[in-house]
Amino acid sequence: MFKVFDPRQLAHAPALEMHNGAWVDHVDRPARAQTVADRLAITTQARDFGRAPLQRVHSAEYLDFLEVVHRRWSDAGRLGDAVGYTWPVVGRRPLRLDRIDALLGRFSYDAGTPVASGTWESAYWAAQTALTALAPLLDRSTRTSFALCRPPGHHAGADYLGGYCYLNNAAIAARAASDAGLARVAVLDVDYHHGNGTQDIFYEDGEVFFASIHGDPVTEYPFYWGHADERGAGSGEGATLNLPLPRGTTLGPYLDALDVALTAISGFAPALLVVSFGADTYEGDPICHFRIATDEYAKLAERIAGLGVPTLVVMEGGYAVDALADNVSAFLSGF
Ligand code: OKP
Ligand code: ZN
Repeated sequence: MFKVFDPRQLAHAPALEMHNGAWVDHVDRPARAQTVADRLAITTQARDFGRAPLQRVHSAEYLDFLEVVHRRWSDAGRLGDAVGYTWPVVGRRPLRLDRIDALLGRFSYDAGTPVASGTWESAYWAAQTALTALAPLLDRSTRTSFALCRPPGHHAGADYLGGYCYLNNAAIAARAASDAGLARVAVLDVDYHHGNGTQDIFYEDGEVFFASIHGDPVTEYPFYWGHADERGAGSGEGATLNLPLPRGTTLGPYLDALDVALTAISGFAPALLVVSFGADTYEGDPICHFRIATDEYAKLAERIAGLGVPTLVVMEGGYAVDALADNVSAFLSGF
């Protein structure tokens, strides 16, 4: 298996996030990526594919915003990380406001995703990590590749950040693969949280199939997406599949849902599978509520590998830092 990690992803170190009405220590600590990189002894760093593949997924004005927002926040005399506190109600007219707070509201959707001094650097290299891991799949020199990305990406949409995510690493890789000529690409999202950004990006796109297994958004973040009746639209109608599961879900029912997702993906006959992998389905995760045990991750991966499709695994969440390296290496061992 080809594996990529880039240490520039450690520059992102947000201090606090809003959680249940209080500012608490942010759970996306740099140590999350470091512990996995150490365990897997990854030595391949990211190549720089530039901004063009990012712009195939994200709007230019969003990328411009993300690149400068922390500097502008500091220039405005603010201390610490940039974070919004006012969000436009969906459907407000597109005013071209330039006030830093207005921009933060316009390009984000929650208060859990501050922009810190190192955020742009890390998000940029996370996207390049995904693209670097994709390359040997495109030239067929590997069948399986792992991108150790941080910050995660699957909550980031074309023009918004949220859910600890800034650039959608999995979507950028999936789009780059279809741009490279692969007719059909599937994204399977097995993070605990629904991948709303990825879903939004490909919602009306019939060339990219999106399937997600996640905590039911009736009770789980991100609430407004991931319900079973969201099935895509336009030429993407039927190319989105949502399989929400209740809190407390254990391996058996999880595998049943995985089989439903894999059957649908198999019917789509993709040339490439991108797996958005979060180890936050782990029974010991501090912010999530499924009950997958460490050794069970290999079983999940074996089922996915059974598709027989070249696969790019992209790291998303997983917040039990002490168990994260075990969980990720158990998952990768299943391939
Ligand atoms: C990112 B990924 C509110 C906390 C909101 C956001 C979770 C983002 C998870 N109490 N938490 O999907 O692992
Ligand atoms: Zn998650």
